[in-house]
Amino acid sequence: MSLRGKLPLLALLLALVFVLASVALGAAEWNDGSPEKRLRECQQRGDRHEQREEREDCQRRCLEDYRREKEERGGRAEEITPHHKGREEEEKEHKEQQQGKPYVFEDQHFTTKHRTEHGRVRVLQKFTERSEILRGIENYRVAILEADPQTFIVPNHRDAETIIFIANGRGSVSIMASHDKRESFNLRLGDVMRIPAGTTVYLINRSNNEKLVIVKLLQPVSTPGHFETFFGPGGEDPESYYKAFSTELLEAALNTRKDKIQKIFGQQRRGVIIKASEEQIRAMSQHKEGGVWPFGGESKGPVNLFSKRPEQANQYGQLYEVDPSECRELKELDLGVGFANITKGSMMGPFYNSRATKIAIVTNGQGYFEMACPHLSSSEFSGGKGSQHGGGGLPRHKGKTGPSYQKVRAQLKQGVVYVVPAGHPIITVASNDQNLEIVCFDINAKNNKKFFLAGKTNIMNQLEREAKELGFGVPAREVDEVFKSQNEDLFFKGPHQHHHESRADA
Ligand SMILES: *[C@@H]1O[C@H](CO)[C@@H](O)[C@H](O)[C@H]1NC(C)=O
Ligand SMILES: CC(=O)N[C@H]1CO[C@H](CO)[C@@H](O)[C@@H]1O
Ligand SMILES: [Cu+2]
Repeated sequence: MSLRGKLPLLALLLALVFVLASVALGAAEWNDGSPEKRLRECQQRGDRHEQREEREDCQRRCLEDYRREKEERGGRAEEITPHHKGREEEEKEHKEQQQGKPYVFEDQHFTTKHRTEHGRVRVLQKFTERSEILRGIENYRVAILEADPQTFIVPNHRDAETIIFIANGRGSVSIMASHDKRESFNLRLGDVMRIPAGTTVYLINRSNNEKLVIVKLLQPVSTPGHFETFFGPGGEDPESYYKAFSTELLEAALNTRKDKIQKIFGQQRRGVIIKASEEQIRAMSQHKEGGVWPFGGESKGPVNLFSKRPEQANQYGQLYEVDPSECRELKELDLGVGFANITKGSMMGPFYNSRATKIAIVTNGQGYFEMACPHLSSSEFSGGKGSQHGGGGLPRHKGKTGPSYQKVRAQLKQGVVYVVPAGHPIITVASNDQNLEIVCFDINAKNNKKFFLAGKTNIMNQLEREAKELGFGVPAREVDEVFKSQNEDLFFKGPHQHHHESRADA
């Protein structure tokens, strides 16, 4: 049999192994697998008409990944060409990429900052690189660390405040809290922890089979919107900052001979994320677990979002939150952290945040969101293009005097990052086959309030009768009929499936 003939069989086998392995590990994987595997998975996607665009988009991205990663590893990517695309198709694709702009970020908006065979750290582009609309969060950056089981992340410090959220797996973090104190904590799913700027920290994974995934929000303290990582231990790769100094200065400072100094800074070439032995991992894993609710106290360790009663919960979803009033570490940074678990087939919102701008990262599942944005249709930001909204909404009236709202809509899947500015109403919908799980960092969280626009406690119900009649121009009874029909809050049964919605459920 030719190689070509064997490929489908091989692919099938690999797919089977993959499925079995996933079941065995019981673990959701995070963008896992080699570029080859991802490419194969793309190519195997079904042939249903409505999935075609998605599949092609996926294939194209996987191909790019494949080529890039192959080159990074020093290999040559074999030529794999997707089927030839017509001009129309390409234009359509381009339009799709613009979907959700400037609020939505996908794989291609990340840069891989560190990579070894055992993991990688990816950093999202600066928000203002995308659009001036995001100027308010210019000084925040998002990074995602993924490390294989049994790995060690070399000690480093950063010129940025960092909040970490454990999205998958189990880790252990050690921080040099001061010159005479090292604190170590075990980390598990749902833990939130602050790593103060300039603090030297190292990490290990301590799960047997799961990838460690850490989502980070960074707030640079030196150059706005820009941070650097400094490695002390290291050598060739990562390069140690000691190596920037002249040998005679180090000889004098360390009171040690040159050859010894050169030896210790000449060995490490394995990169930032490296394999450790089982004994090494075990020795570094004997730490206390993070704090449980109620938080506070003097501990600088992690707090676990899930150890607290959810802020909102019903059969359609749960929202867990830690706000600045509950945690000193977050208060100092004026940040909140939340986690929404939207049940499959359900939705969250509409609601808006009074002061906080949300940076959300999808950690699991699929779905989509819609958000009302007045900026995109205002001449200040769009060069006077005027409103241009997608169909399917409520009918609109020409010649109005107020703002016009653009519907920002985008598909969500694991790894997508999106920004919800303060005051912007949003609805998030989970697909019909998986819960949609989202971690959120709230900037300006102090005194932030969530205002519900539907549900039992929605703010329209608080309007006076006259205000309802004047505001809507219909009898108050009709307004009440609309706003008093929903008995849940925040999480609701999702929309009936029809036409374009069906893609989110594919
Ligand atoms: C989300 O909810 C589902 C049940 O609806 C649960 O199985 C899952 O563990 C939850 N996710 C997290 C991260 O808690
Ligand atoms: C994957 C992995 O997790 N590797 C190690 C992580 O730490 C635990 C222990 O503590 C080890 O048993 C794992 O082998
Ligand atoms: Cu806007």
